[in-house]
Amino acid sequence: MLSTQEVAAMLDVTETTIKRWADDALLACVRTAGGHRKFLLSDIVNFADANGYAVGGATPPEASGEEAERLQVGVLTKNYPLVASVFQSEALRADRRRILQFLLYLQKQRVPFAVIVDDVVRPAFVAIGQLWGEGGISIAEEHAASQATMEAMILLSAELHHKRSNGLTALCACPGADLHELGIRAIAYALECEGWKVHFIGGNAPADTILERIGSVEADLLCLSMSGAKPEADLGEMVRRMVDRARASGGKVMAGGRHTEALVAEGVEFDCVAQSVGEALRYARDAFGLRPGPKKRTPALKPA
Ligand code: B12
Repeated sequence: MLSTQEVAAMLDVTETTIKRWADDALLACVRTAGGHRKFLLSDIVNFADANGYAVGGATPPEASGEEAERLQVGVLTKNYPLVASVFQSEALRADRRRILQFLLYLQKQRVPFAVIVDDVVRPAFVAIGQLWGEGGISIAEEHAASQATMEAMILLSAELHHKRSNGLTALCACPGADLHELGIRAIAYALECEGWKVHFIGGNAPADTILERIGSVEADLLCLSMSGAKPEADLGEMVRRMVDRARASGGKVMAGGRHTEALVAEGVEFDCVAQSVGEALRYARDAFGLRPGPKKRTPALKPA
């Protein structure tokens, strides 16, 4: 059963409007013992269809009945912790085609890619990491879940809407022996959607290779992810050289991941430290003047 607040979010009207419709018997509802109004999802979908409201009634992927219902409610009410909990079960099934179907469903429901990664995939994997830490799942299960999700995300990236080229170039890498690649991959795909040309090096690349690539690509933005479990003792020095090399060709440097803070404390200076796709996109838009909408014109000089 849905609350007044959830139904209001689904139909994009105020809670007062929902209460009025319920009290005028325009929208079916039941009262709890405490007097609260509660609504059935099917009644809301029928009401929306009959009255011209869009609630995106697309069929959720082939989850079990109860999971499909939780997913649909979570998406329609923008309750992303709920969506993440359903995604966690799906990721643990480790079937890349089903995971892709799940992600495509979110995309069709107009959940932005940044929200899919930051508010669904990431919290699901934090929970999966905890389960693994407590011995609730095996290493093999954790590997299978992350591998299948990675593959599904690669397939999803081809389905995302890409803006026209903005003429800018980014280089994305995880320095050192870091295998945690999902985060930086998501940053790379999000930038591509914004029209960036992205060179993706990914995880576990030797520092010299990354340095050589920074020199040859001369990227406008270098994105570094420091998410490795046991960072090398010389990670700070390695990253400092990468930052210097990128700046030498006029590039900016954005960093993210678990160990960024430690590097900042060591004195490594980044142009931006961000911990989500959403923050990364905001920085990239602001720093490179990519905000949508008409730009202010400079007034023409009046003749003297
Ligand atoms: C999946 C996973 C793996 C996979 C990685 C697969 C892959 N190809 O990516 C595998 C199985 C390989 C793996 C291995 C290991 N892992 Co691991 N892993 C995870 C897990 C469960 C999920 C990580 C993930 O993909 N999350 C999903 C993505 C989308 O989120 P994210 O990485 O956090 O990225 C977001 C932000 O951090 C940020 N961000 C990240 N990078 C960047 C970069 C920029 C520029 C910006 C702007 C933002 C940004 O934005 C992203 C999107 O929101 C985490 C648990 C956790 N709490 O994170 C453990 C975890 C990170 N792993 C851990 C450990 C210990 C290991 C191993 C040592 C295990 C082992 N004994 O073998 C190895 C180390 C391997 C190595 N050399 O790096 C620990 C690390 C603990 C620590 N103190 O740092 C964690 C936290 C698990 C735990 N609970 O203990 N792991």
